[in-house]
Amino acid sequence: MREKKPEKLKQEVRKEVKETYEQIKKMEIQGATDVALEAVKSLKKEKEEEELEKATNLLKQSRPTEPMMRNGLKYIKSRYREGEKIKKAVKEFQEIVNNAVEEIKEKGATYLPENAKVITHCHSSLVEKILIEARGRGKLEKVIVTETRPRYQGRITAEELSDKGIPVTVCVDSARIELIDEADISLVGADVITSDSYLLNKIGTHELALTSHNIKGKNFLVATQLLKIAPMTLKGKRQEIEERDPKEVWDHPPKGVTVRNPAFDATPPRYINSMITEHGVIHPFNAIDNARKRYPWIFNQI
Ligand code: RUB
Repeated sequence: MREKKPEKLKQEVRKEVKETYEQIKKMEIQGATDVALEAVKSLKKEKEEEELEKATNLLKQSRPTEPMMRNGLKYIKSRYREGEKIKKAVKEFQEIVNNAVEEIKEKGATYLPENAKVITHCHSSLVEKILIEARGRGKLEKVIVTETRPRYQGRITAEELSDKGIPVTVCVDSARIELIDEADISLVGADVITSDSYLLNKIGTHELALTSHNIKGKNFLVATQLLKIAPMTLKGKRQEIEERDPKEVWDHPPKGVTVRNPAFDATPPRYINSMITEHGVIHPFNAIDNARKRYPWIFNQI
């Protein structure tokens, strides 16, 4: 089916799907894992193929740089075509994600050094889970988090870690080159892993990787499910980087001033020491092979 425009599709889908689309678009639901889980959950009531097509077409247009959501929607469609009930397929996907998250939390907390001092960026549920687990094991000393302009997701991380009794320092994004000296390692989440092992994550990640790895000689680690592979990149198609409303940066700029608001950037694998995944702590070049073994359905046509 050809992709219709969201405005048209919104009138043709169930209330739950439309509301979830809006919440993801406005970032009331944020972070790749929650975006994927909530998008898939909103399909629970779908019963037949045409409804499912329209709903998945709308949801995947909510944020273009979210392959884990697209992979989740693809999983539901392919299980439906195999004869499974949608409600059951949704439960299966939730289990796949939850198992991966538990494994990453466990492996990540084990991998962190003793008395770890960690710098992070934005808000990643995976990073947060690893840090809370490490603190519980008495391994985490403190966290530094950059505020993450323009939407300040770093404050979500700061608040949630602080609620768990973890000492947290927040600084503006541009202060990290100074404050990184107080950290042993950098740890961030992921939105996309491409076929050539680039990491797409919140804007500012590339610069943190460059500073950590090349300037300060500190390990740069990525916590990611292999469900974030973008299979289209294997065919040479580019993964689009979402460009959000410039008003998030400056609501009333002077006339003649152009404001840009890219939401993500692309970090080359040469700055990434390791990826903490459900298949273990791996080199970024091994991400695709590991994803093929664990989730072969991601690579199937549908
Ligand atoms: C969030 C972000 C997170 C990843 C991973 O960006 O870049 O690092 O999505 O999150 P945004 P998780 O706020 O624009 O959604 O580890 O929860 O999957």
